Amino acid sequence: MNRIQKITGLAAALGTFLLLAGCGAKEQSGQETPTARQFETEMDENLIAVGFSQVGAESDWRAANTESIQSALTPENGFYLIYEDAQQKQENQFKAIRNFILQEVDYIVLSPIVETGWDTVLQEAKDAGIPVILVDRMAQVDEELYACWIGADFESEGRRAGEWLEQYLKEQGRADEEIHIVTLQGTLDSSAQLGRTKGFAEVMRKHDNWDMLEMRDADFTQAKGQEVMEALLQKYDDIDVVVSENDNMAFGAVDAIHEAGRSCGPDGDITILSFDAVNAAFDAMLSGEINVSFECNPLHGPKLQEIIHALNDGKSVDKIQYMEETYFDTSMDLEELRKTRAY
Ligand code: GYE
Repeated sequence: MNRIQKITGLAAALGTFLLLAGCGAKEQSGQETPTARQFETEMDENLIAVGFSQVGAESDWRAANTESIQSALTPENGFYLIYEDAQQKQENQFKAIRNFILQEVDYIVLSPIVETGWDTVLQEAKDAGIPVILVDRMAQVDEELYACWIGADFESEGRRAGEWLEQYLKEQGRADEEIHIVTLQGTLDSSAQLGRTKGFAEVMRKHDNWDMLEMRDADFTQAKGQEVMEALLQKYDDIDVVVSENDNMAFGAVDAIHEAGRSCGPDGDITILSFDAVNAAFDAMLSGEINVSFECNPLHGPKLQEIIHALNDGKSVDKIQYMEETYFDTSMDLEELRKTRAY
């Protein structure tokens, strides 16, 4: 069985199953079934087969990231993409990578949920001669085990958040006040959590009057953000600032704050700093619920497409590639700015 047969074998089996199950049959819907269309493209040996192991679907940022990669690695652009959602579990990513190796894909794209634990499986990919491209989060492994990494400078995002707070408190005449802070952390040991926590801590060290009451893991989800914020509000009655390591946890925190009868945002009594700057964060800023969101650009698709084509042509690529980023706060013309935003 050759490589494409192995890859298509699975999809064909799935297609048969769907047809037997009566799903998506041409005669019933009057439209061509996705499985039939897939089958045609699968037969094209010229396509570059890419296995993509995504972290999950935990946030708006993640949805935009998946969309960007899926819409770049299309058959029209020369790719056959196998997408696997790991549902926030590293074991699922291990399984996906091992399946990609068995399927003899040309490239593996991995967004590692956490930074550690990748040596063995990435060595297996290397031994199979399959280049691995890391996207979004980093893996702490020997450089030889991946072709390159694209993502954000999380540490500088965290530093920018600290500097923003410094400036904001100064403008409010609160620079010397005791400031009580809590942090909703993203998935522990993920690059976004490690970098944002570290960058913010660097600025914090310069301010003896900033007191970090507690940092708690809320796994980057809105539900966890709400749950953890509820607990923190019960434990502390003097929270001045919430640093939420992504927008979805901030949305959950806003709900918890309102439920507790407290207020937040520029006119409220709790200042909220967030990360990602997804569309819904613009809504939350425009409605005065959160103060600022530090952009993290999820649109990796076009760059990834370029990188794979370059590697495929035998060209070398930069090992580390950062995305450009800025931030948005309620002092800006957010209505105008959001018109330029794609996620
Ligand atoms: O900030 C968060 C997501 O790794 C940059 O993961 C990513 C983070 C992003 O769940 O919303």
